[in-house]
Amino acid sequence: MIGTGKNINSGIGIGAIAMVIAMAGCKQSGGKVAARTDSIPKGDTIMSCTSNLPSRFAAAASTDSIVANGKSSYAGMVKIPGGDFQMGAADKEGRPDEYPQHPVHVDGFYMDATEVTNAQFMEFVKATGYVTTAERTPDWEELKKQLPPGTPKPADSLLTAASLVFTPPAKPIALNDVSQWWQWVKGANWKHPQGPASSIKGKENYPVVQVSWDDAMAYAKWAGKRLPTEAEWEWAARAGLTNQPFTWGSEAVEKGQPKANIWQGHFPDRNTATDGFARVAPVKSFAANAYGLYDIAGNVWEWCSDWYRSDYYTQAAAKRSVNPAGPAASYDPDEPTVPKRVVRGGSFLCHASYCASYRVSARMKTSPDTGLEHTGFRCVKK
Ligand SMILES: [Ca+2]
Repeated sequence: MIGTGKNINSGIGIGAIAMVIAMAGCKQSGGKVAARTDSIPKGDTIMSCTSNLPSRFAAAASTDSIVANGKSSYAGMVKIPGGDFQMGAADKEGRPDEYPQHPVHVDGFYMDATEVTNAQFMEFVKATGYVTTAERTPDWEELKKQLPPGTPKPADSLLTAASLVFTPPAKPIALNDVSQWWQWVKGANWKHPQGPASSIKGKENYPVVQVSWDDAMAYAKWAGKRLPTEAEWEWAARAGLTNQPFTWGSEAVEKGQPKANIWQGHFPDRNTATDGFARVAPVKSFAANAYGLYDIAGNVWEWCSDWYRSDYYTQAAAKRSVNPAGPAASYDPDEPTVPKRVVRGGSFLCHASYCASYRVSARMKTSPDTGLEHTGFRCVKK
Protein backbone atom coordinates (compact mmCIF):
# COMPACT_ATOMS: atom_id res chain seq x y z
CA MET A 1 0.00 0.00 0.00
CA ILE A 2 1.50 3.26 -0.92
CA GLY A 3 0.53 6.63 0.29
CA THR A 4 1.23 9.74 -1.61
CA GLY A 5 -0.46 12.12 0.75
CA LYS A 6 -0.26 15.81 0.84
CA ASN A 7 3.38 15.67 0.07
CA ILE A 8 2.63 15.03 -3.53
CA ASN A 9 -0.46 17.16 -3.68
CA SER A 10 1.21 20.15 -2.20
CA GLY A 11 4.01 19.91 -4.65
CA ILE A 12 6.52 18.96 -2.05
CA GLY A 13 7.38 16.06 -4.22
CA ILE A 14 7.90 12.41 -4.18
CA GLY A 15 10.74 12.96 -1.80
CA ALA A 16 8.11 12.08 0.74
CA ILE A 17 9.93 8.83 0.86
CA ALA A 18 12.43 10.71 2.91
CA MET A 19 10.96 11.54 6.20
CA VAL A 20 12.40 14.99 6.39
CA ILE A 21 10.80 16.02 3.18
CA ALA A 22 7.64 14.28 4.15
CA MET A 23 7.41 16.36 7.22
CA ALA A 24 8.07 19.52 5.34
CA GLY A 25 4.91 18.53 3.51
CA CYS A 26 3.15 18.24 6.81
CA LYS A 27 3.99 21.71 7.87
CA GLN A 28 3.15 23.29 4.58
CA SER A 29 -0.07 21.48 4.03
CA GLY A 30 -1.63 21.96 7.38
CA GLY A 31 -0.09 25.02 8.82
CA LYS A 32 -0.25 23.07 12.03
CA VAL A 33 2.89 21.42 12.99
CA ALA A 34 2.94 18.23 14.85
CA ALA A 35 5.17 15.42 15.56
CA ARG A 36 4.64 11.82 15.98
CA THR A 37 1.92 11.53 18.56
CA ASP A 38 4.44 10.88 21.24
CA SER A 39 5.31 14.51 21.26
CA ILE A 40 2.12 16.28 20.48
CA PRO A 41 0.60 18.55 23.06
CA LYS A 42 -2.72 17.41 24.37
CA GLY A 43 -5.94 19.08 23.45
CA ASP A 44 -7.98 19.72 20.41
CA THR A 45 -5.20 21.38 18.53
CA ILE A 46 -3.60 18.04 18.19
CA MET A 47 -3.25 16.77 14.76
CA SER A 48 -1.01 14.11 13.62
CA CYS A 49 1.55 14.14 11.02
CA THR A 50 2.21 10.61 11.88
CA SER A 51 1.27 10.27 8.33
CA ASN A 52 4.22 12.25 7.46
CA LEU A 53 6.42 9.81 9.12
CA PRO A 54 6.30 8.33 5.93
CA SER A 55 4.88 6.61 3.19
CA ARG A 56 7.61 4.33 2.07
CA PHE A 57 6.36 3.99 -1.47
CA ALA A 58 6.99 0.34 -0.99
CA ALA A 59 4.68 -2.22 -2.45
CA ALA A 60 2.62 -4.00 0.15
CA ALA A 61 3.89 -7.33 1.26
CA SER A 62 1.83 -10.27 0.18
CA THR A 63 0.93 -12.86 2.74
CA ASP A 64 -0.32 -15.22 0.04
CA SER A 65 2.74 -17.41 0.30
CA ILE A 66 2.66 -17.53 4.09
CA VAL A 67 1.27 -20.77 5.41
CA ALA A 68 0.17 -21.31 8.99
CA ASN A 69 2.81 -23.29 10.81
CA GLY A 70 0.26 -25.80 12.00
CA LYS A 71 1.49 -25.75 15.56
CA SER A 72 -0.40 -22.76 16.83
CA SER A 73 -0.87 -22.96 20.55
CA TYR A 74 -2.03 -20.89 23.47
CA ALA A 75 1.42 -20.88 24.98
CA GLY A 76 2.32 -17.39 26.09
CA MET A 77 -1.27 -16.21 25.75
CA VAL A 78 -3.75 -15.18 28.40
CA LYS A 79 -7.50 -15.59 28.40
CA ILE A 80 -9.48 -12.40 28.00
CA PRO A 81 -13.12 -12.84 29.04
CA GLY A 82 -15.90 -11.47 26.89
CA GLY A 83 -17.97 -8.54 28.07
CA ASP A 84 -19.46 -5.14 27.50
CA PHE A 85 -17.80 -1.79 28.01
CA GLN A 86 -17.83 1.83 27.05
CA MET A 87 -15.15 2.34 24.40
CA GLY A 88 -13.44 5.71 24.24
CA ALA A 89 -12.29 8.34 26.69
CA ALA A 90 -14.36 8.67 29.87
CA ASP A 91 -12.64 11.85 31.01
CA LYS A 92 -11.56 15.06 29.33
CA GLU A 93 -8.01 13.94 28.68
CA GLY A 94 -8.70 12.33 25.33
CA ARG A 95 -8.05 13.62 21.85
CA PRO A 96 -11.06 14.33 19.64
CA ASP A 97 -11.02 10.92 18.00
CA GLU A 98 -11.57 9.21 21.39
CA TYR A 99 -15.12 10.60 21.65
CA PRO A 100 -17.92 9.86 22.05
CA GLN A 101 -17.78 6.88 24.34
CA HIS A 102 -20.01 4.20 22.90
CA PRO A 103 -21.20 0.74 23.99
CA VAL A 104 -19.26 -2.24 22.68
CA HIS A 105 -19.49 -5.96 23.27
CA VAL A 106 -16.45 -8.15 22.72
CA ASP A 107 -16.51 -11.95 22.84
CA GLY A 108 -13.79 -13.67 24.80
CA PHE A 109 -10.44 -14.44 23.17
CA TYR A 110 -6.82 -15.21 23.94
CA MET A 111 -4.12 -12.57 23.66
CA ASP A 112 -0.34 -12.75 23.68
CA ALA A 113 0.77 -11.80 27.18
CA THR A 114 3.65 -9.83 25.69
CA GLU A 115 4.53 -7.97 22.55
CA VAL A 116 5.89 -10.36 19.91
CA THR A 117 9.59 -10.72 20.62
CA ASN A 118 12.65 -10.79 18.39
CA ALA A 119 13.04 -14.51 19.15
CA GLN A 120 9.49 -15.23 18.01
CA PHE A 121 9.84 -13.15 14.88
CA MET A 122 13.17 -14.81 14.11
CA GLU A 123 11.51 -18.21 14.24
CA PHE A 124 8.93 -16.99 11.73
CA VAL A 125 11.54 -15.59 9.36
CA LYS A 126 13.65 -18.73 9.54
CA ALA A 127 10.62 -20.88 8.75
CA THR A 128 9.28 -18.80 5.89
CA GLY A 129 12.13 -16.74 4.46
CA TYR A 130 9.88 -13.71 4.86
CA VAL A 131 11.47 -10.37 3.98
CA THR A 132 10.04 -7.39 5.85
CA THR A 133 8.93 -4.15 4.27
CA ALA A 134 11.92 -2.22 5.57
CA GLU A 135 14.33 -4.75 4.06
CA ARG A 136 12.96 -4.38 0.54
CA THR A 137 14.30 -1.87 -1.94
CA PRO A 138 11.45 -0.01 -3.58
CA ASP A 139 11.19 -0.74 -7.32
CA TRP A 140 10.58 2.55 -9.13
CA GLU A 141 9.11 0.88 -12.20
CA GLU A 142 6.47 -0.72 -10.01
CA LEU A 143 5.93 2.27 -7.79
CA LYS A 144 5.31 4.78 -10.51
CA LYS A 145 2.34 2.76 -11.72
CA GLN A 146 0.67 3.65 -8.46
CA LEU A 147 1.54 7.34 -8.42
CA PRO A 148 -0.03 10.30 -10.22
CA PRO A 149 1.15 10.53 -13.83
CA GLY A 150 4.21 12.67 -14.20
CA THR A 151 5.45 12.11 -10.69
CA PRO A 152 9.19 12.64 -10.88
CA LYS A 153 11.50 9.86 -9.85
CA PRO A 154 13.00 10.47 -6.42
CA ALA A 155 16.71 10.41 -5.90
CA ASP A 156 18.19 6.91 -5.90
CA SER A 157 19.41 7.60 -2.39
CA LEU A 158 15.79 7.65 -1.29
CA LEU A 159 14.77 4.51 -3.15
CA THR A 160 16.51 2.33 -0.68
CA ALA A 161 15.71 -0.20 2.00
CA ALA A 162 15.41 1.93 5.13
CA SER A 163 13.33 2.64 8.18
CA LEU A 164 12.79 5.30 10.82
CA VAL A 165 15.06 5.59 13.83
CA PHE A 166 14.64 7.79 16.87
CA THR A 167 17.57 10.19 16.96
CA PRO A 168 17.28 12.56 19.91
CA PRO A 169 18.66 16.06 19.61
CA ALA A 170 21.41 17.17 21.99
CA LYS A 171 19.43 20.04 23.47
CA PRO A 172 15.85 21.20 23.94
CA ILE A 173 14.11 22.08 20.69
CA ALA A 174 10.79 23.34 19.51
CA LEU A 175 8.44 20.44 19.03
CA ASN A 176 7.39 21.51 15.60
CA ASP A 177 9.75 19.56 13.44
CA VAL A 178 9.80 15.83 13.89
CA SER A 179 12.70 15.48 11.51
CA GLN A 180 14.79 16.69 14.42
CA TRP A 181 14.28 13.38 16.17
CA TRP A 182 13.25 10.89 13.52
CA GLN A 183 15.78 9.86 10.92
CA TRP A 184 15.34 7.79 7.77
CA VAL A 185 18.18 5.33 8.16
CA LYS A 186 19.36 3.09 5.35
CA GLY A 187 19.71 -0.48 6.56
CA ALA A 188 17.48 -0.01 9.60
CA ASN A 189 15.13 -2.96 9.97
CA TRP A 190 13.96 -5.44 12.59
CA LYS A 191 17.41 -7.06 12.85
CA HIS A 192 19.09 -3.66 13.00
CA PRO A 193 16.55 -1.43 14.73
CA GLN A 194 18.81 1.61 14.83
CA GLY A 195 20.65 0.99 11.59
CA PRO A 196 23.39 -1.35 10.33
CA ALA A 197 25.65 -0.85 13.34
CA SER A 198 22.93 -1.97 15.73
CA SER A 199 21.91 -5.53 16.45
CA ILE A 200 19.32 -7.60 18.27
CA LYS A 201 21.98 -10.01 19.52
CA GLY A 202 21.26 -10.63 23.17
CA LYS A 203 17.87 -8.95 22.78
CA GLU A 204 15.84 -12.03 22.00
CA ASN A 205 13.27 -11.11 24.63
CA TYR A 206 12.82 -7.54 23.40
CA PRO A 207 9.78 -6.71 21.28
CA VAL A 208 10.39 -6.86 17.56
CA VAL A 209 10.23 -3.36 16.06
CA GLN A 210 10.61 -1.82 12.59
CA VAL A 211 7.81 -4.07 11.42
CA SER A 212 5.06 -2.79 9.17
CA TRP A 213 1.39 -3.73 9.51
CA ASP A 214 1.92 -6.03 6.54
CA ASP A 215 4.78 -7.73 8.37
CA ALA A 216 2.65 -8.15 11.48
CA MET A 217 -0.16 -9.67 9.43
CA ALA A 218 2.25 -12.12 7.82
CA TYR A 219 3.59 -13.22 11.21
CA ALA A 220 0.07 -13.63 12.60
CA LYS A 221 -0.98 -15.79 9.67
CA TRP A 222 2.04 -18.03 10.12
CA ALA A 223 1.43 -18.28 13.86
CA GLY A 224 -2.22 -19.25 13.37
CA LYS A 225 -3.30 -16.08 15.09
CA ARG A 226 -4.45 -12.63 14.03
CA LEU A 227 -4.03 -9.01 15.04
CA PRO A 228 -6.51 -7.74 17.65
CA THR A 229 -9.31 -5.47 16.60
CA GLU A 230 -9.11 -2.02 18.12
CA ALA A 231 -12.09 -2.88 20.34
CA GLU A 232 -10.47 -6.10 21.55
CA TRP A 233 -7.26 -4.22 22.27
CA GLU A 234 -8.98 -1.53 24.36
CA TRP A 235 -11.17 -4.06 26.18
CA ALA A 236 -8.08 -6.09 27.07
CA ALA A 237 -6.16 -3.01 28.13
CA ARG A 238 -9.01 -1.98 30.44
CA ALA A 239 -8.64 -5.35 32.14
CA GLY A 240 -12.03 -5.35 33.82
CA LEU A 241 -11.79 -1.81 35.17
CA THR A 242 -14.62 0.59 34.40
CA ASN A 243 -13.82 3.98 32.92
CA GLN A 244 -10.30 4.16 34.30
CA PRO A 245 -7.77 6.09 32.27
CA PHE A 246 -4.92 3.59 32.60
CA THR A 247 -4.49 -0.14 32.39
CA TRP A 248 -3.43 -0.10 36.06
CA GLY A 249 -6.31 2.16 37.16
CA SER A 250 -6.24 5.84 37.98
CA GLU A 251 -2.93 6.54 39.68
CA ALA A 252 -0.83 9.11 37.82
CA VAL A 253 1.86 7.50 35.74
CA GLU A 254 4.71 9.21 37.57
CA LYS A 255 3.55 8.13 41.03
CA GLY A 256 4.82 5.09 42.84
CA GLN A 257 6.72 2.33 41.10
CA PRO A 258 7.41 2.78 37.37
CA LYS A 259 4.35 1.37 35.64
CA ALA A 260 5.40 1.29 32.01
CA ASN A 261 8.30 2.03 29.70
CA ILE A 262 7.67 5.63 28.75
CA TRP A 263 9.68 8.85 28.52
CA GLN A 264 10.77 10.71 31.62
CA GLY A 265 12.58 14.01 31.61
CA HIS A 266 12.34 16.50 28.81
CA PHE A 267 11.21 15.35 25.39
CA PRO A 268 12.95 14.69 23.11
CA ASP A 269 16.40 15.71 24.22
CA ARG A 270 16.70 14.28 27.73
CA ASN A 271 15.35 10.98 28.91
CA THR A 272 16.19 10.50 32.55
CA ALA A 273 15.14 6.86 32.17
CA THR A 274 13.95 6.66 35.75
CA ASP A 275 11.89 3.68 34.63
CA GLY A 276 15.18 1.98 33.81
CA PHE A 277 15.04 2.27 30.03
CA ALA A 278 15.84 4.99 27.54
CA ARG A 279 14.56 2.97 24.59
CA VAL A 280 12.88 -0.39 24.13
CA ALA A 281 12.77 -2.62 27.20
CA PRO A 282 12.67 -6.42 27.37
CA VAL A 283 9.09 -7.64 27.57
CA LYS A 284 7.80 -8.21 31.11
CA SER A 285 10.02 -5.48 32.59
CA PHE A 286 6.95 -3.95 34.25
CA ALA A 287 4.00 -5.39 36.10
CA ALA A 288 1.22 -7.01 34.11
CA ASN A 289 -2.32 -5.66 34.16
CA ALA A 290 -5.17 -7.57 35.83
CA TYR A 291 -5.57 -9.82 32.77
CA GLY A 292 -1.87 -10.73 32.77
CA LEU A 293 -0.90 -8.51 29.84
CA TYR A 294 2.57 -6.96 29.95
CA ASP A 295 3.53 -3.65 28.35
CA ILE A 296 0.02 -3.05 27.03
CA ALA A 297 0.93 0.50 28.04
CA GLY A 298 4.17 1.86 26.62
CA ASN A 299 7.33 0.13 25.40
CA VAL A 300 6.24 -0.20 21.75
CA TRP A 301 3.10 0.74 19.86
CA GLU A 302 0.98 -2.22 18.83
CA TRP A 303 -0.69 -2.66 15.45
CA CYS A 304 -4.42 -3.43 15.40
CA SER A 305 -6.30 -4.89 12.45
CA ASP A 306 -8.70 -1.95 12.01
CA TRP A 307 -8.57 0.82 9.50
CA TYR A 308 -8.33 4.19 11.22
CA ARG A 309 -11.08 6.79 10.87
CA SER A 310 -11.00 9.93 12.96
CA ASP A 311 -14.82 10.00 13.12
CA TYR A 312 -15.36 6.29 13.61
CA TYR A 313 -16.66 6.64 17.15
CA THR A 314 -19.24 9.17 16.05
CA GLN A 315 -20.48 6.65 13.50
CA ALA A 316 -20.40 3.81 15.99
CA ALA A 317 -22.23 5.63 18.77
CA ALA A 318 -25.72 5.10 17.38
CA LYS A 319 -26.03 1.56 18.65
CA ARG A 320 -24.26 -1.11 20.65
CA SER A 321 -21.52 -2.66 18.55
CA VAL A 322 -20.85 -6.38 18.82
CA ASN A 323 -17.31 -7.46 17.99
CA PRO A 324 -16.71 -4.37 15.84
CA ALA A 325 -13.94 -4.74 13.30
CA GLY A 326 -13.54 -1.06 12.55
CA PRO A 327 -14.62 1.10 9.64
CA ALA A 328 -14.71 -0.18 6.07
CA ALA A 329 -12.04 2.24 5.00
CA SER A 330 -9.52 4.62 6.42
CA TYR A 331 -9.92 8.35 6.74
CA ASP A 332 -7.39 10.61 8.37
CA PRO A 333 -8.24 14.27 7.84
CA ASP A 334 -4.63 15.17 8.43
CA GLU A 335 -3.67 13.24 5.32
CA PRO A 336 -6.78 12.04 3.51
CA THR A 337 -5.11 10.17 0.69
CA VAL A 338 -2.99 7.93 2.87
CA PRO A 339 -4.70 4.82 4.27
CA LYS A 340 -3.89 4.21 7.93
CA ARG A 341 -4.21 1.36 10.36
CA VAL A 342 -4.72 1.80 14.08
CA VAL A 343 -1.86 1.50 16.55
CA ARG A 344 -2.41 1.46 20.31
CA GLY A 345 -0.69 1.72 23.66
CA GLY A 346 2.01 4.30 23.14
CA SER A 347 5.72 3.69 23.39
CA PHE A 348 8.94 4.45 25.19
CA LEU A 349 8.68 7.89 23.64
CA CYS A 350 5.37 8.78 25.27
CA HIS A 351 5.68 11.57 27.78
CA ALA A 352 3.23 12.49 30.49
CA SER A 353 3.10 16.13 29.50
CA TYR A 354 2.25 15.40 25.90
CA CYS A 355 0.09 12.86 24.19
CA ALA A 356 0.16 10.32 27.00
CA SER A 357 -0.81 7.56 24.63
CA TYR A 358 -0.34 4.93 27.29
CA ARG A 359 -3.92 5.85 28.24
CA VAL A 360 -6.23 2.93 27.44
CA SER A 361 -8.42 4.99 25.11
CA ALA A 362 -5.66 6.76 23.17
CA ARG A 363 -5.72 6.09 19.43
CA MET A 364 -3.12 6.61 16.77
CA LYS A 365 -2.74 5.80 13.11
CA THR A 366 0.11 4.80 10.88
CA SER A 367 0.30 3.84 7.23
CA PRO A 368 0.54 0.06 6.96
CA ASP A 369 3.86 0.06 5.13
CA THR A 370 5.65 2.04 7.80
CA GLY A 371 8.22 0.64 10.20
CA LEU A 372 9.36 2.58 13.24
CA GLU A 373 11.81 1.94 16.04
CA HIS A 374 8.97 2.15 18.57
CA THR A 375 6.29 0.10 16.82
CA GLY A 376 5.60 -3.62 17.17
CA PHE A 377 2.54 -5.79 17.80
CA ARG A 378 0.95 -8.68 19.68
CA CYS A 379 -1.55 -11.28 18.44
CA VAL A 380 -4.86 -12.79 19.52
CA LYS A 381 -6.79 -15.93 18.74
CA LYS A 382 -10.12 -17.46 19.66
CA1 LIG B 1 3.11 -1.91 24.16
